[in-house]
Amino acid sequence: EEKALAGKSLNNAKSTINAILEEKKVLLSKVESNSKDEFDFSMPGRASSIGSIHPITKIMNKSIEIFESLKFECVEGPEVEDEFHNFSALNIPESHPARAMHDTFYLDNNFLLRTHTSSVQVRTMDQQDPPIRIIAPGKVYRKDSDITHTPMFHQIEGLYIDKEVSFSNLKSIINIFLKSFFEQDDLKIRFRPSYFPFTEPSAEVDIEYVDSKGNKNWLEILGCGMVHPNVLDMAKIDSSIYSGYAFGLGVERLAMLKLGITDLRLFYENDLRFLKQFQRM
Ligand code: 2NM
Repeated sequence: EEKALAGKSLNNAKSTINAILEEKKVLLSKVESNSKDEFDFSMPGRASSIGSIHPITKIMNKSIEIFESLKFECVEGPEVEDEFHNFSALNIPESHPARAMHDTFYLDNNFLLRTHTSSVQVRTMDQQDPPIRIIAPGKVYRKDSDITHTPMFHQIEGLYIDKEVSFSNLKSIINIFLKSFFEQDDLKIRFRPSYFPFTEPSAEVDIEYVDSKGNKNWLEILGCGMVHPNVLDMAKIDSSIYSGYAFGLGVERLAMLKLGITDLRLFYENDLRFLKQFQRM
């Protein structure tokens, strides 16, 4: 019964559309024969512009590609984390300033937005026995907002755990990555002693950067170190048998240096005049 009714209204619609098309056809044929310049049928249609991959994503993909060629496996994890995976398991004490409300976005029930992707590495160490050789790329969140900080940014953290992993191994992999990323074989790289709760010893890595006036400066590019025995033991990896190195780098920082951008906020304003410059990168 319903089919008959539906068929009838479909037929009505069909004849209405046909009538409109017929009317237009007649109108267009008149326009065509009367004045050719008024209606140019050969005119091309409006071009629709195609989107492109965001420069940050491209820099991220390029970095991941290099680490994959060095036999690191890419892993992902949740952006909403708990205090254990984001802080406690990384040997970050209850009293550490990074845990404070003004640095970390807290959600209900002890959940938070991860402040680094080390939490992904904690999850991997919990699930997998060594050797572990991974990178964890992704978005991280901190209550920071000025010319050089956005509340959301991207990190790639690396981790290698096996028997007899040394600081020399760490230096070597960082050197290979940075020279490959900046496509510069004679890139000057400096390891400077530093402190992180999750590594011991720890270092920050600077690269030499020549500015537009030809002045040389050292610029901090990443943090790294040997995984702290407490972190290994908490993940039930025997620190008397295994050792590991870890590193963390900021993708926006890499992108700014590589692309010569001085204001971080440009990446997140979605101004097409900015973004289109990287379409073919
Ligand atoms: C950094 C600096 C140094 C790091 C440590 C770990 C883990 F989970 F293995 F303990 N992941 N990443 C690390 C070490 C991160 O970022 C500046």
